[in-house]
Amino acid sequence: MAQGQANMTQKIVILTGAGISAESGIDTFRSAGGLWEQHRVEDVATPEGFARDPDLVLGFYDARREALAKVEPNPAHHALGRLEREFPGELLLVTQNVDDLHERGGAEKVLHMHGELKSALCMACEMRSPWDAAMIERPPCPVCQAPTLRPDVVWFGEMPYQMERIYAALAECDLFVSIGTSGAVYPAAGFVQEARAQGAATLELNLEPSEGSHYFEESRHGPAGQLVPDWVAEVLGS
Ligand code: BJW
Repeated sequence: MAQGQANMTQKIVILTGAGISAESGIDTFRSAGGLWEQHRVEDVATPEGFARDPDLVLGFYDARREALAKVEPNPAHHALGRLEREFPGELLLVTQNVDDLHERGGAEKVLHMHGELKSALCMACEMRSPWDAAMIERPPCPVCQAPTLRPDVVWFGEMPYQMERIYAALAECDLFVSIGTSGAVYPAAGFVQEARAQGAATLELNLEPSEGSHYFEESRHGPAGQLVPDWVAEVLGS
């Protein structure tokens, strides 16, 4: 994206994926050695897998929630926190990630479309509650007291959060930026085509070309910890 074009941008939608947290030490899903090589997707990321073996699924998410305490946001998270504070136009930061590294990197208005590790969803009363403990022992729901909590994450076959708001922002944005996502999972993988159809410029920042690279007008390849701070400096003109 040319410097002049960056300065004219008024409305930006950013989509992030597991790649932005990789340099913080959180495993991605589809890379060699990633989460889907360690676990079968059908077992740990579907409602059917949870119904079959809840202990396996609760243990999987308990371990990932616990691991969050040992990692820190990296320069890419901090750069997006800076962008949120300093960009004079409208910014919607949508993440597929369930970690809290964007928030800890200074971004306050993050839309977690696939839910959050630090949130619990009650299957009885359907309330979402902030949550920072293990679920394996079936603690009671803070709202209705039923022992029916599950991780507040979006599994395959479930509807991601706040889709209406995301599509409304995509329809209005003049720049869509995708960071650290493989483009393998819908509906997020379709956002680039949605934004392009509305006339937005599109930019991919990823370690390597993703499955959907050819949909982007511009792709930059390398680690998010370098690419994102550079791009943010461009947008902010510094
Ligand atoms: C770096 C880097 C560095 C590394 N710097 N980069 C057939 C066709 C189309 C769709 C479907 C279909 N059959 C079924 C579907 C729908 C299904 C789907 O997409 N399936 C596909 C497998 C085909 N989708 C769903 O079911 C979704 N719901 C749905 O569609 O509802 C209906 C609906 C209809 C219409 C509108 C709206 C809704 C739900 C999907 C839920 C996904 N859930 C998970 C688990 C969440 C909880 C958890 O974390 O455990 O979400 S799966 C997993 O994948 C997780 C992620 O958010 C998601 C995306 O992964 P991500 O972030 O892209 O990670 P990776 O590992 O794939 O990629 C990392 C990238 O980073 C790589 O490119 C690296 O190169 C790069 N990278 N290091 C920069 N340092």
